[in-house]
Amino acid sequence: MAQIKRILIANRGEIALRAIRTIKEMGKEAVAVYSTGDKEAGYLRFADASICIGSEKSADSYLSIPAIISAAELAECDAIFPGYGFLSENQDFVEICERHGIKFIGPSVDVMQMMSDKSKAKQVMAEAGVPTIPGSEGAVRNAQDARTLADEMGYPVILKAAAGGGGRGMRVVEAPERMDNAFLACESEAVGAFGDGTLYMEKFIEAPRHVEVQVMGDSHGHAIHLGERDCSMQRRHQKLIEESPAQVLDAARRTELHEAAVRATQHIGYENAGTFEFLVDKHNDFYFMEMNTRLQVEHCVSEEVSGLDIIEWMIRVAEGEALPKQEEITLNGHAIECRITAEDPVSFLPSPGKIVKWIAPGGKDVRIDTHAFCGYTVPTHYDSMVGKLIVWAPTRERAIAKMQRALDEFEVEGIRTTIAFHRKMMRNPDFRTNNFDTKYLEEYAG
Ligand code: MV4
Repeated sequence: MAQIKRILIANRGEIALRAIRTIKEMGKEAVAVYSTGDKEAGYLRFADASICIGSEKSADSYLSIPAIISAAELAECDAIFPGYGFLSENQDFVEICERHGIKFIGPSVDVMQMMSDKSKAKQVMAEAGVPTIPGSEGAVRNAQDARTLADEMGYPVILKAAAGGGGRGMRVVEAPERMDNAFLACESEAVGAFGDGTLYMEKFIEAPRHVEVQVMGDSHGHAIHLGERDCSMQRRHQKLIEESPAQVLDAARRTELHEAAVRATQHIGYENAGTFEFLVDKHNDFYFMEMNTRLQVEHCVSEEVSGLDIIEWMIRVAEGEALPKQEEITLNGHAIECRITAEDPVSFLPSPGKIVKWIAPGGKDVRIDTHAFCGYTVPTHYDSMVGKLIVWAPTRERAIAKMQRALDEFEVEGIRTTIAFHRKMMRNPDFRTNNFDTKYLEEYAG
């Protein structure tokens, strides 16, 4: 693939601005698209061109393949940057881009398809020598088979939709007499949500940590990792705080994890940026859970510890360039990201509206990725994230102190935000001593 000249950004919000910045720094042109609901987005004026692609309903704009392809053709873009969410993991979209001679800045349709079937993905990872959670080999056909297997494995077990992911379409089964109901409920939920009722089963791991590895592969068959992220501070499968490195892991275990992820990347011939998600149990054993074949919201903490611009490398890889060698990458210090959403900091109910005061923090190693500003109205139609506050420091303790200081400077009025939640969390003894798991916020009363 030749040099990319002009890139259409098939996304909105902070990630659209994040992409525009890198594209411009690389001397390339950025074409933004927007829905009528986003016409007052400030970042549109930083793009070389911006095109309205439809109504505020995502299905008519950011999820409309014809609208986005037409915009790319109209603006004569040679590549599309998908970001996260929307069409970023849509296999039809990738195929249509290629058919129109537009480079999709991401992995191939084949690996995307392989990883979208979570049961298949697990089998492929086991082949690559990556630890997987004990359970069914592939799909379980019916409740009887599930029951027989679970009786052998011991309870609790978890049923998961093969077409699910990110916490959708799962059922924990505590005892044999619950299997029939759980299986049928999970299956019909999966049919309803994904049009595919295929289920697989695993031993249920109680109170795990969520640790994921950022990987990149290039078109020369070379794969690297940019360290891992601990994303255990979640609520209803929404991540709130992410950090790198994951301090639950000792040096030896961390090396094993990185090596497993790179082996997996190489094994599937993965090109571009991706993430392997793992569960870490009480013994600090890690197990592959699923792969995300896109850039993630929390990529910034990996950028801060590695010094690499991941979007820059996504574009370079798409141009056929070789990635740096693993030995050339050093992971330094500790980075933390707090997701700032337009939500009530206690109930987490959405709080869209007009921002009438926005004083953002600054200082050394404080980064804010946001499209928000004073006077901006947070629309109701989209994700409630208004920005991410990221800090870097030599140690976790100092990163927490820096985050606390930065959050204390942050003043937003007109909408409610989760800033107050994060302020509290930075002072929380369990957070400070790293004593929490993915269940923490379900039991935490504030
Ligand atoms: C699990 C699990 C325990 N045991 N699988 C949730 C997201 C989806 N990717 C898989 N998830 C889980 N799978 C086994 N065998 C617990 C979860 C889980 C979870 C995982 C990561 C972060 C937060 C979570 C919250 C609830 C459940």
